[in-house]
Amino acid sequence: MPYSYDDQNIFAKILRGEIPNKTVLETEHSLAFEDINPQAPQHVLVIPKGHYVTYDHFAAEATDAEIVDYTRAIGAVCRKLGVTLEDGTGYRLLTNAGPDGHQEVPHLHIHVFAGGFLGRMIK
Ligand code: DGP
Repeated sequence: MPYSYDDQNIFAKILRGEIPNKTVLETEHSLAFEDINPQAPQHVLVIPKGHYVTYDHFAAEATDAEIVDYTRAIGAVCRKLGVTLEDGTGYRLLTNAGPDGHQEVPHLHIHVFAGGFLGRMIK
């Protein structure tokens, strides 16, 4: 890969089972778990199991199978949380990348915020 991936980052440790997590959903290529510092009543992180730092890395280099799995896993999390339009509620997805995006953990993660009116909050 043309970028470096720090396999000591906290989500790599979660994927290896070295740190516990509250799993919401697991698929072949993706893991979703509760954020340790929730910024909304429901706050879940969805990560690919592959070693991608940002969304653009993932979009460029992941296999089609990984992309389909990850995309569907995020939707499945929303349904599992009961926050879809059909549930009469809703959610917000967000990913931070790099220093300007204030990315704290260098492993791609998409935040799922839900559980109440989110207003203009971005994170
Ligand atoms: P970001 O700023 O987008 O990189 O968000 C990183 C998120 O990761 C932040 O909302 C808190 C969460 N987080 C950090 N360490 C842990 C951890 O050990 N376990 C869990 N579940 N979440 C963590």
